[in-house]
Amino acid sequence: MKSSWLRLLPEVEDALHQGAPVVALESTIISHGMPYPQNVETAARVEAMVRKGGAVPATIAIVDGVCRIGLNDATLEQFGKAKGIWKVSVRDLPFVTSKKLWGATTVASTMWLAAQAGIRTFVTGGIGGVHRGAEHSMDVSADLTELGKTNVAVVSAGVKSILDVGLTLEVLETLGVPVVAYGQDEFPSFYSRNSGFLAPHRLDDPASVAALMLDKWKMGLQGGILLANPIPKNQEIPYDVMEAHIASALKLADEETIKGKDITPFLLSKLGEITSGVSLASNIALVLNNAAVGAEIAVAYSQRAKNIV
Ligand code: PSU
Ligand code: MN
Repeated sequence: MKSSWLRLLPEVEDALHQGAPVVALESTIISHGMPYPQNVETAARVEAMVRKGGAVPATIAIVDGVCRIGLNDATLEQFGKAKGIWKVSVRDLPFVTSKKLWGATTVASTMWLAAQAGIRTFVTGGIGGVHRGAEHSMDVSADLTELGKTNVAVVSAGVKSILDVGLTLEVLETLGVPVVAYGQDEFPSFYSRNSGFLAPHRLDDPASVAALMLDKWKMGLQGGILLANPIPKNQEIPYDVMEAHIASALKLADEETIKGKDITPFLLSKLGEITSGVSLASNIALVLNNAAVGAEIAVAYSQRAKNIV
């Protein structure tokens, strides 16, 4: 694809031409979601996991104002190390491109860019959603808006309980987004396998998820799909334990009047400090687990999509 603002890594472009499986990956999790050097190590391990599953990884980010679909290892390293990289949601895209800046893409902007490139499967850790206290702050992540309109399946470990899980599920329903728990009935909450909320749908294998994706888009139902893949049992942090830590982190955010796009990175880093790194280890484990499942789904989807034509 030749375009001044969008550039695909040749390996990704070739795979897409052949209808081979490709998995999109976001970059905010690298620049704002985890500390260096674990962020860069994790990004490389996630890409390796996707390859092991038979798909081509495409980490999405903005380099010198160009939206890149697929990054090489040296650029990944720069993203993990550099300070002051923009956290780019959809609203920020034209600002960052026109100013030729570097930007890390959130779930929302990664979804949109993945769709422009023709990628239908995207792996992340957790999505943004309705923040606690949103009735006053109106802080509702653009990730939800994008899920309502862009045709990409997002593999996540659910939404973290730094958010209001119940309200997030309500908004997803309003937006017409299928929310599917993978292999269990309950909607998981990122660090924990439970959340206290049942997921509206449950599927147990990649072929079923691929079938749902194909049907949704074949029918002309625009928008994404949220797959909530629970963290592996041996890495989970019990819900009640995490709730107490989240309450402390939220209190600190309030005291330091952290607002808007800075809230999620602030809470993630505070939780890392409060749990002495245990939350970070869980975060890494769940992203790797999502990468394994995401690759299987991309493979199943590309096989089915090819059979149809
Ligand atoms: N959840 C995580 N780690 C992250 C994020 C979410 O566990 O790094 C990032 C994602 O990129 C997500 C963004 O799209 O935070 C949501 O930010 P906001 O709440 O400002 O919309
Ligand atoms: Mn927000």
